[in-house]
Amino acid sequence: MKIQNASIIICSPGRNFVTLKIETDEGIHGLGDATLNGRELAVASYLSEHLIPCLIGRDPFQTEDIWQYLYRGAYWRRGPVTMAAIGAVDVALWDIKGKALNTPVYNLLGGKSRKGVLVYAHAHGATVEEAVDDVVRHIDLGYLAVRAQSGILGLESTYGVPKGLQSYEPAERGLPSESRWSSELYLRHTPKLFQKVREAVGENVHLLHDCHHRLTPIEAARLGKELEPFHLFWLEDPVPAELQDGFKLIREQTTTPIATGEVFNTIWDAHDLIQQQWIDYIRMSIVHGGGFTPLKKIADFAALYHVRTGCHGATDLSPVTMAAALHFGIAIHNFGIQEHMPHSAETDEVFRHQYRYEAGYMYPGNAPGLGVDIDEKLASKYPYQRAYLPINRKLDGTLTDW
Ligand code: CS2
Ligand code: MG
Repeated sequence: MKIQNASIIICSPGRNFVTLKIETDEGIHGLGDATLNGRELAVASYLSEHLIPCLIGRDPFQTEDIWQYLYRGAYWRRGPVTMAAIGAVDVALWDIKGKALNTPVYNLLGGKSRKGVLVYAHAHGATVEEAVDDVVRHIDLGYLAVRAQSGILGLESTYGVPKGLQSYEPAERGLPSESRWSSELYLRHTPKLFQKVREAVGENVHLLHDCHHRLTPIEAARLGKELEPFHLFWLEDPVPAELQDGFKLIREQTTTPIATGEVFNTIWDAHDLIQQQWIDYIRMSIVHGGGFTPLKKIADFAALYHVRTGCHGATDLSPVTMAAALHFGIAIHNFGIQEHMPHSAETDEVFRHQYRYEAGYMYPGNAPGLGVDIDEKLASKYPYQRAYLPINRKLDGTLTDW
């Protein structure tokens, strides 16, 4: 079997997606997600200008050699654009491999290790009361794990809470919007949120929270300690992760479990965090982490240090990545939890998939390969429109992390 052609489908059914389609000389094709929220065309260009020419004529079964060729052969290594492009190629090749062998990808990763993939939902509200109600609503939908985010008195907007009634989609068309932030207001507010949530739902549901990279290590240590009575499943992205040692200080101060990694793209972003056990969950996604080939190795490395997976699964990762995450999550031993932000109806129409949600778990389905495909004709009805993630500033105007 040889790779005969590769094409890139850029569409926007509710939000922008970049999809790589690799076709073989035996009529089998595979899909890879190449979406990088706010930088979509950079990845599309990296694929079309630099990777696709090197793929034609190769044996799609050679996933390891092709991955090494694309990673080491570029000379310039790592980074979100490069690794999303390599990840799209890798996932498409595993899709082809599964189809050619007439088996779901999870069987190529060790087979099923569990009946289903535990997922967590996103609950939010402009106020604590609304957030509590939304947590309850998701529990009523059967979720066993729910992330809670709420608006903060004194701040016009905050991460994770949509403006108005629409679902939360942080990327906005046009130039970046600007928001204002106060860590002090957030630190005073968040323990009160989880006090109310726990009072409403009790102990039998996993609660999660995303700081979204906005604190300093000592602030995150303070928050972790104050959240201990509420037994969070995890506190996510407490601080920006360029300084891996910053997590050491947090770890020394609190038993609240820590998760990070959705912005990581190689093991080197997380090596010390894992080896020093400064985190409990690694959030790298298959699209941004470079594909199944590296993610399996990273999961095995993490398993040595009691670190479990908690793959990123926001709506800006396409259904191709959700499918890949579920094949990965049902197979690997040190699976922790999978994020589940349901895509829009238009997205699900364009990306027809076998995976499904039921009573707190998701299931990848048993179709050969990933069990997802793209309706290119329908996709063409949703043209790309440039969109940006917001910019965040402190109350005094200092630019800070969004
Ligand atoms: C968030 C993401 O899902 C999460 O945990 O951190 O929604 C993140 O904000 C987006 O993926 C950014 O594109
Ligand atoms: Mg996050």
